[in-house]
Amino acid sequence: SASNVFAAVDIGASSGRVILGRIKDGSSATADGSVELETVHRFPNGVVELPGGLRWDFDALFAEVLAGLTAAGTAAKLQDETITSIGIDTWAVDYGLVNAAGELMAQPFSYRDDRSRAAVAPVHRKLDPARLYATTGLQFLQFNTLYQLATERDLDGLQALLIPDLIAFLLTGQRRTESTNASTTGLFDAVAGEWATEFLTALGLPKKLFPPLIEPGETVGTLLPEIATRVGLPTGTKVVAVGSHDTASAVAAVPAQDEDFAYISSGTWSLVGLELNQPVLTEASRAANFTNERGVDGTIRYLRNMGGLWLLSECQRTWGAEGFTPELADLLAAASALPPGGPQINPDDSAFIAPDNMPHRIRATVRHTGDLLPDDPVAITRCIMDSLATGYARAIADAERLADRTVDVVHIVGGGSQNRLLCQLTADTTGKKVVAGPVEATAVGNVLVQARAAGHITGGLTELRRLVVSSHELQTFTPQLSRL
Ligand code: LFR
Repeated sequence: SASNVFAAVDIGASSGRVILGRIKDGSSATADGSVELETVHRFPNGVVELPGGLRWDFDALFAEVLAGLTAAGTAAKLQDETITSIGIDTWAVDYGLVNAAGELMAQPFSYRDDRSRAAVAPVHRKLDPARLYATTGLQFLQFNTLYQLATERDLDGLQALLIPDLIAFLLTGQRRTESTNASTTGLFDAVAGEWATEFLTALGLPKKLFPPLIEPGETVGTLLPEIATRVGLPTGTKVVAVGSHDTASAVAAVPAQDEDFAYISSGTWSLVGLELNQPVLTEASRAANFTNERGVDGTIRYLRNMGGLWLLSECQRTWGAEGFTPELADLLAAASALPPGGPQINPDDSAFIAPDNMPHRIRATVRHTGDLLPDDPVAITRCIMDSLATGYARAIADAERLADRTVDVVHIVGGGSQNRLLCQLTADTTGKKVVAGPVEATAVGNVLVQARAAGHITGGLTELRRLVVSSHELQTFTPQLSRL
């Protein structure tokens, strides 16, 4: 039976999925190989208000992962296939605390919980933000792991496992920290590619708080016997580290074939930037709020973490509770018909991090800046799209300046790549060609890194990306001068 089949567990802030990825002819340099995805399980996700704050219902998520792996095994068996390995990616920054016996102490906090805000000043008294940036290159966000950890009372004897690492641990019994996600903790040295242990010490955190690092492509372990039995997969089935930070996997699957591209991973958040070989750790870069996250193959994801489609999905949730439930497509079509030049917001305003009553909070910040926004879902939708497109253009121009590069194409991947209004507005605001797709870049990147680890593909990111180009229909948007 063929062994070119891989399971990708891909969980975002609003939904998760387990996908089977099949690689065809990946190793041949001449033939056009392909990567095909089959979604075998989908489930919702979201923050939950629990005693003590906003958390993730991790127990429920892990049950969905097991259900998804069971479905993956069944789907593979139907085709007489064996799953070679499993890869896991989720959002970044958040962690679960596990004791020596391997028990999860509590459901992990969500980065949307406000508790870490008060920890920022005390952390910065111990570690100057300029010094933090010079080593980690990480954009300041109040929910970066180091601020969250500063709110913990007693970490003695505990380990912090980032969410994908926590899932991998429960599947294999092996504790590792995957490096692309480690780079979002604020405790990782962007140049050395190692833990910045001096920062752990300075913050009074245990030296072994995080398990040892592992690189994408390395094997975490094999399924624990009881897990294998439960999901109906062979005990030898491997869990392989991928770009476990969802953005790292998404960027690995950007269908670019030359160097001169910018990317936007557009989903709950918008991650806008460039792929570099070296971090940019200058004060100008810090002032511009650019981050140097680690990518697959030791690349640097030089990007600005901006607000994203969370702004719209939260509005839809509020409108839904008020009995107004338009289809997204209808809302966007009506918003497209509105004239340009309407009011805008700053999508990065920290006022938008928390859930609930988003339309009200959007209208309130617009009023601060002097413009009036009608109390109308279509106008609010248009305002969000204009604001995102303006922010995308600014981030790309800033990245070009700070990294001394020029790009001629902007790739949009993720959910936003299906939003034609957003893609067109981005072409208009940047004045550059926009190539949209694939929508499921994160899962594709997850599968490609596994397939390379198994020897089904050889080469670097350019070779992996060639398979994305040959397997996906991409949409191109060109700037329309009349809209400017
Ligand atoms: C996107 C993402 C971003 C990260 C945010 C919070 O899903 O992973 O890269 O900043 O979620 O973890």
